[in-house]
Amino acid sequence: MAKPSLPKSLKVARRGAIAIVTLARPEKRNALNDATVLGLERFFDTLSAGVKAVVLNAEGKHFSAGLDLSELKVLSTEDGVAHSRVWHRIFDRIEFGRVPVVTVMHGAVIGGGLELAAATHIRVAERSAYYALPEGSRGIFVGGGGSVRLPRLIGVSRMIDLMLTGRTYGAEEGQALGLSHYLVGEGEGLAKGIEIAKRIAGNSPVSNFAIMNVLPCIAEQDRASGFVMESLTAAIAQGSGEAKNRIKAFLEKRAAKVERKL
Ligand code: 1HE
Repeated sequence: MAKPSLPKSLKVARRGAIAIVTLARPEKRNALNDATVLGLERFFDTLSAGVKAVVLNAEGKHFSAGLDLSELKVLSTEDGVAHSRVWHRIFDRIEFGRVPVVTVMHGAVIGGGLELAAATHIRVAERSAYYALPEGSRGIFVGGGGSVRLPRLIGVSRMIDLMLTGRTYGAEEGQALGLSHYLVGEGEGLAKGIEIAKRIAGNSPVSNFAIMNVLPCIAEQDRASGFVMESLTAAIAQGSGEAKNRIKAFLEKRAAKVERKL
């Protein structure tokens, strides 16, 4: 497939089965303008079949200052709804897409930047990372799916606190609350993100699909529907050729054990 034309604010690199997409507008602290968000959609829509996992990271001192406020000031109310719906479409495309996405965060992870990170599957934070939702003080509201995704991560009460008071959470607080899954030293995030992405890329695609797309649906269903959907998904996964080969490999002592390495 031909390389998609992406805006200057995005850079792409490939490492085997991993694609790395980098927010590259550090002079504006990676503020998310329309070109960048639409570029992310194009990037995910045109991923080649050989890509099994994506790492999202950012250049400069900050992951993202959130929505590009210079673009917002010209929007009418109707435009505002349409704009927010575009973010919803694109972030949903990432969350329920074909490949898992590992985000590496550092510095400011603010507003729409946090909404973007929350739409991805694994989050690695460097120690400089800090989180904020300053929408209250800017006279706006989250519009990139934050009010749907973030309460599921940290609870509605904490999100109310973030939005009403403009407080920040540091990297360690974010780790304790579930905003990140991994906390690493400064400058170590990308290597960790790639290591995790490689591990994910080695899974069966059927299992990865079920984990990304089915598990979140089950978690929001009533128990009875959840159990039925789980049993169907389990049966489909274990009936796949990948499962048969992988289980055979384990039983023949050709596959890795699950050991805790300290
Ligand atoms: C921006 C933006 C932006 C920086 N939109 N241009 N987000 C916010 O309320 C966060 C606003 N930004 C900041 O608080 C600070 O910029 C930072 C703490 C992230 C970084 O500070 P610093 O001192 O390193 O950089 P700076 O000098 O403030 O900014 C550098 C340039 O980036 C400057 O432009 P310049 O032309 O004067 O060089 C800034 O104007 C520009 N810049 N952040 C536009 N956000 C889907 S709804 C989601 C709703 C939200 O995301 S609300 C959160 C908005």
